[in-house]
Amino acid sequence: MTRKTGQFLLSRREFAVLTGAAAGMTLAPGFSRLAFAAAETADQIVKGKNPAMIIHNAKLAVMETPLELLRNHALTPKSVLFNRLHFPHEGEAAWYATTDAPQRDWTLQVDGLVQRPREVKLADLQRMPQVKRVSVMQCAGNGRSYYAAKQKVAGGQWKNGGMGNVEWEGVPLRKFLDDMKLLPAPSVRWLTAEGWDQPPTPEGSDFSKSYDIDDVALDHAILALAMNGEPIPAVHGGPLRLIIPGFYGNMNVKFLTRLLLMSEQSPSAYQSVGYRFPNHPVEPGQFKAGDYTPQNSRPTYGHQIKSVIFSPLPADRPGRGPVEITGVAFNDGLAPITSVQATADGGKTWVAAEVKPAASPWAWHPWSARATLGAGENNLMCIATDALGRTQPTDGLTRWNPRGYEWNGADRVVIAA
Ligand SMILES: Nc1nc2c(c(=O)[nH]1)N[C@H]1C(S)=C(S)[C@@H](COP(=O)(O)O)O[C@H]1N2
Ligand SMILES: [Mo]
Repeated sequence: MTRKTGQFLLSRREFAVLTGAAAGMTLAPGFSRLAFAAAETADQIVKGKNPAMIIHNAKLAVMETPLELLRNHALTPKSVLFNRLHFPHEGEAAWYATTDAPQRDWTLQVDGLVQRPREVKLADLQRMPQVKRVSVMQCAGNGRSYYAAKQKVAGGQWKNGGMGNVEWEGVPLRKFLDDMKLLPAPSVRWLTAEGWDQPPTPEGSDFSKSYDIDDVALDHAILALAMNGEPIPAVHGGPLRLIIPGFYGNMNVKFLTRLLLMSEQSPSAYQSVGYRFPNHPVEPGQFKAGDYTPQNSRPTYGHQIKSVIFSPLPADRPGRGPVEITGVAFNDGLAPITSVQATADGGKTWVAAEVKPAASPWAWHPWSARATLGAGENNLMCIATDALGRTQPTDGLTRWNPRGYEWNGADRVVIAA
């Protein structure tokens, strides 16, 4: 008991030093760094990140934003924006620092089934007219941990902080493709975006994603060079990132190096089997993570409509009496959000929240609703609806899926008053 308490009293840094030292004695050289990394705080993994970020995977710099930090900003600053990378990057940590954009001679290759393939320099892109898009960036796995109430799903156990409201600026994609005069073949059906990052072994897939060339979402897509008014930090995909407003995080390819116009989708595992959602409801055990095919599933493209409670949170310890419930709501931007309903009594009585304007169709709307907290447990919930009648399931577990994507069940916060 005393020993356990003693361990808890160690700072994370001291704990890291201890585990690093211990690993150094028992493991081969080189492994000690990994063991060391396991106990690092966000700012030690990525320069400039808030040390209070929740670490899901230190080696891949996967980290989520506590809602206490997320709710303080209309636009999510780089210091608290969640992060997700797929490939370990030994020796590249400095490159991923949030404060520095990489100083390399970046080239975007544009090719595929085109008569005139191109190579475009970053400097050329910088000279082209730019547009701004505020858009929610959200990992498709955001909220994955809540599926555990049915059956736990492998992967980062994200709560609600795998998202942020971000301003991107860059070159409109469709205009860029037109201006390039690529002369694509009539058989072109898919646009594929490839990132610079590489899997650690040759058997691994590169990170690349494909989009239906006619998808209206591409009408608003940009080749982004700036995030929140400055060059995109390396860790968030700088110096060049494809931003498709309203699409889940994985569709927004970081470190963009290539655009391909093809008749088929990318064979990358991140397109063909990963980041997909089953076409029909599935039960645990009946459909497994290895069962995805292009026929029985679709990629996680646009955000499912979603709302999240930012306040009060249990740590705010609001007392009994009147309370203002606040939060955010967003969807894929294809239709306006028309209402957010909130309750403080587990759904017996609902109140219509005041939904404030969003910075763009793809940004989140702040909302607030008045309710009263009683003695004991108060079950807060919220549900958003849009002009297409799309709404959130009261029970998000009905959308359980083996990879735990697209959680959008009614958000729930329990407050003891
Ligand atoms: N090249 C590349 N792009 C990528 C990824 C990646 O690992 N490599 N991860 C994707 C995933 S799954 C998400 S959720 C977002 C995360 O963006 P962020 O780290 O800027 O928040 O980037 C996406 N784009
Ligand atoms: Mo993600």
